[in-house]
Amino acid sequence: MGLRRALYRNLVQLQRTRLNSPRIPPRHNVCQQYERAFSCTSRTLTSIKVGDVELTSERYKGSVERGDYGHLASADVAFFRDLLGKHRVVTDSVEMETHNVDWLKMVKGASHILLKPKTAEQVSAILQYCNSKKLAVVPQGGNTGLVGGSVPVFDEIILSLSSLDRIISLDEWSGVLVVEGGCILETLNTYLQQHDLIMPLDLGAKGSCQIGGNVSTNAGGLRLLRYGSLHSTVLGVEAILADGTILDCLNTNKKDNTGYDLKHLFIGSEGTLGVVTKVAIHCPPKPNAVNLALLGLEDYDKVLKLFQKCKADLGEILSSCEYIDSQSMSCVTKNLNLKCPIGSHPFYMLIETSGSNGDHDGEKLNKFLEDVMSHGIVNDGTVASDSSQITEMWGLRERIAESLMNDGYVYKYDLSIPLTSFDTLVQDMKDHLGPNVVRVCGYGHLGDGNIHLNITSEQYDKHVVQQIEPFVYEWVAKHRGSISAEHGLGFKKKDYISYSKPVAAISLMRQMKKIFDPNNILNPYKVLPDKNGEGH
Ligand code: FAD
Ligand code: 2HG
Ligand code: ZN
Repeated sequence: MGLRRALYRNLVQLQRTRLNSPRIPPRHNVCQQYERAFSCTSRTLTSIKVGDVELTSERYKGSVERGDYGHLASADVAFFRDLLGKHRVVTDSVEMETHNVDWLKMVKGASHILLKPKTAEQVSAILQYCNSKKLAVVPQGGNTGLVGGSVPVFDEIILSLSSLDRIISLDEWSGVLVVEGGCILETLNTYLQQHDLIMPLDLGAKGSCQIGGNVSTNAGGLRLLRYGSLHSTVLGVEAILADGTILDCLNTNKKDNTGYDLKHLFIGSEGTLGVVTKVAIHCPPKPNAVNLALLGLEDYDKVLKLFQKCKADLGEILSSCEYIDSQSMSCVTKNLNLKCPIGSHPFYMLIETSGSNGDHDGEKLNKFLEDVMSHGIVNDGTVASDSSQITEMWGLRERIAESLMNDGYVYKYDLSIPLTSFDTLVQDMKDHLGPNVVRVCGYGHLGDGNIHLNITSEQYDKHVVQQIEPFVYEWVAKHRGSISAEHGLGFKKKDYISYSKPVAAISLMRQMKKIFDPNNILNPYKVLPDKNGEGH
């Protein structure tokens, strides 16, 4: 008891303490942690201006051609104004600009119109009309996607889901939440906390991304280790098909084996099979106790040992296990002027526990930390002691994506590869590229076998792309990994699908697309390669 009190005093005095001696991890209320607000699109990125972004149709000239679609006419605009009211039909080029460009400022379309329906029936009427006129449409949620899926490639109509933002129902007994597709993830989480529940997913873009966008990309994020993917937590969806059909698969039962489970087709199909207007999702209870440790490690072997050990020792209270290499850490600290609370190390791990009993979890984490220190796996680290420290510490991980953009141009690779290969891939890529780039770094969801390999250069350089690709895809295919673990294929990765999927699977996908969207009006140029793209 004496030791415990002394340690708490130290924590108060020092704000944060190094783990160079065994200590009892501090405890705090989980709701404080999940109240951290980070709206990724509210941050302005200094390096690239929207106007400077090259049009996708120019940058990728030769590899993508406009389909045989109708061109927007004044009669179409009049139809949409009549349907939605004039304030929900945006044609002003300044307002359109941010919707034509993605968050990364890498792809840019030239749409002339943005529609903001308020109801599923309006979405249905829009699609029915567009289908009859063969007008192409791109569904857009929070526009935080990282593969160029959420913006037009040419002049597709942008269908914003932002106004479908109603919370429809919450069954507090079962934890099933039913909401409209445009609800912002963080808003839902804040709402649920008032009912002692949380969303089963969490990601750095939470302040801007929408649940419909999350479902359509099958977003992974920081809690997947604990709560599984959206294929397990989403119970039902309402989706509008390309011809305007309202498909009500809004099941709210945990079990439902009546025929083919069609909702799964909308999870991860990136707006190419239907527009998600409602989602039913199973939400876990809000944990009573959360701890977050940031640990420094000297070699990759120790990273693997630490992961094994935290799975074994922390078991059911382990809720997140994230990996940061030294280049990623120096990027987020230097480019965003953040402070890392521990010394410099080749590798870092963020380990979060969430549970129902603070004493139990604190003791468990404390024992685990003592153990990994006495085995020489870890010799430096800190445990956050209050909500602001926790927010800051998560910021070191969540804001890496943002910090990379300050280097100039970012080449992103979101890969599933064997755990043993995370650092080998980064080193191989470094050797392969030599001094032609600013940075090669790796970070991500170690607990899920998902690394984010990022390479930066001062500006977009086609020669750098040619050096990276197909090298990286061949590397991943050789290890039977996935060339897109959680971000999807969108526009930027579609031509590489065959590195992760066989010809027969791609052919079935094409047939499915034909059934759902025979005129190919829904998010064309995305997910599936254009012509004979099965081989590479
Ligand atoms: P958008 O970007 O608007 O759209 C993404 C795709 O879904 C597009 O193809 C679009 O056409 C389609 N779409 C959107 N809404 C609908 C709808 N209602 N119906 C049909 N199709 C629709 N992703 C992860 O998986 N894990 C992470 O940890 C993660 N962290 C991120 C951190 C940052 C800082 C940023 C910027 C992004 C991150 N992402 C992450 C990527 C992105 O946030 C997710 O893909 C998110 O799910 C996209 O949601 P959105 O509402 O912004 O969708
Ligand atoms: C994350 O986990 C996101 O932070 C972004 O998925 C990954 O920037 C990336 O490559
Ligand atoms: Zn991620």
